[in-house]
Amino acid sequence: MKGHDLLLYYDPPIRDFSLSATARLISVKPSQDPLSTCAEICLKEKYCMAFSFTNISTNSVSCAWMNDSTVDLKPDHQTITYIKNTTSVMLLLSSQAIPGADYIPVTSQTAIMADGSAEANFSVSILTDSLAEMDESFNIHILRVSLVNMTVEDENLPTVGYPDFALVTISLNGDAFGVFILYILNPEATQDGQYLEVTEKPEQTVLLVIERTGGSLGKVTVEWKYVGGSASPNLDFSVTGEKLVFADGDVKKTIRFTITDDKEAEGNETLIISLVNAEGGSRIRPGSDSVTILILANDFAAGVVGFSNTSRSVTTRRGDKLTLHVDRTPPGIGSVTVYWRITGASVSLTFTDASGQLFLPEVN
Ligand SMILES: [Ca+2]
Ligand SMILES: [Ca+2]
Ligand SMILES: [Ca+2]
Repeated sequence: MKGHDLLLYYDPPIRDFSLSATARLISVKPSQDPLSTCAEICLKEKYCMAFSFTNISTNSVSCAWMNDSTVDLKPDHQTITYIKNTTSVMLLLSSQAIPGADYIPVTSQTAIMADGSAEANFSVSILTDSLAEMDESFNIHILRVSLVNMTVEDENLPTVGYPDFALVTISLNGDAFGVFILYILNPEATQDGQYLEVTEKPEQTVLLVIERTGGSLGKVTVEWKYVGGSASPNLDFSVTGEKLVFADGDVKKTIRFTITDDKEAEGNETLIISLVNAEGGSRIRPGSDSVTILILANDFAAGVVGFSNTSRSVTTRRGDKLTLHVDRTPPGIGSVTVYWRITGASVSLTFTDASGQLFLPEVN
């Protein structure tokens, strides 16, 4: 079965009862699995304690939620009411790190500061678990400080100053609704799949993966888009972006786009694609949210070198010094050396230099 059974986070349903009139209506379409949509909305809403689901006919459903923990019910034969199971929801969305599961609890630890030293370190091990959780935190307190192997007057004893505690937040422990990352699907991609060099050629495509790590609870959305670089959208490549919908349980989507094989001579050009705007309780992992694709210089980017029109056929006299012009087509990436040689009858008798080379610097 795809997705989660969201009703697992509720107590067994109470049939033929609905919440009191103060409950807030949730707008839901009969076409979108209304019961699990209502369960999901209530789960995402921190203050929702219970929801009622009314199925009047196949074309008409409604649900409503309320934030009162002392749920007040009234008889209603078309309605089922679900009350949130606080324990299972707490476990899912717990903001409290659990000793033993998230970190190895240390009740006390001693650090020695050497004579004259102003620093000491404590270490606590953070465990990895597979549960989908929100950010979690715990505190570390300095309990006591004492002098080792020495006696001094009371007023000179070391004392604990403030702040005497540190707050540690475990943030990359997976989120219930998902943490998005973006990478390039190509064995030649480097930097953990965040950088790829491609050539401009027919049918050149790039495959990107948008992965939902951590939890995959509920329906969430994330947007990807072209955010910058020297390549031109719609001219050099075919994409600009879109908003993706991840259904409950969806963990991965791929996007494919084409590098346009234009005939223009171009230097290296880049395009950067990033994830933006995660919604529905999900978030984007900083540092894993963007990829850079470099389209290598193409279509004779270093230039095509040849004689200028005026130098293709020249008449001169014996004794003259002749200048011939050489052209290079744009964009003229890099400096180039041009080798030349004179061919024909009696070359060695007619010319002092029958061959040579010419240096053309990079065109700016
Ligand atoms: Ca271009
Ligand atoms: Ca191009
Ligand atoms: Ca080109």
